[in-house]
Amino acid sequence: MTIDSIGTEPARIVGVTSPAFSRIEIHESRQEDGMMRMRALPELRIAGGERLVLQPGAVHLMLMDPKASLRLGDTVTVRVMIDGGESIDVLLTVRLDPNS
Ligand SMILES: [Cu+2]
Repeated sequence: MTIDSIGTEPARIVGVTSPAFSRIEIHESRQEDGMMRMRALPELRIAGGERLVLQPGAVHLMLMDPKASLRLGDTVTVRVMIDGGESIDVLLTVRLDPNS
């Protein structure tokens, strides 16, 4: 997922939900002592005019506890909540991790 912050003010993503998952966290992967570790971030901040790419091995969404089994090609809606009360619904397609 690619998120562009349009304008001059920073955009803050304060939460992500989906009817298809019980819980979604914002995670960051990074190397620590030679091991890849993930940590949860309370929010994402994107400076005005900047682009953030969410992807495996970097900042990503961790979709946990699916409410039904998903197959390749299925689509799920994810709601990205922005500071100030706005939200954006994004349609995601289930696919294999290209890095694995
Ligand atoms: Cu994760």
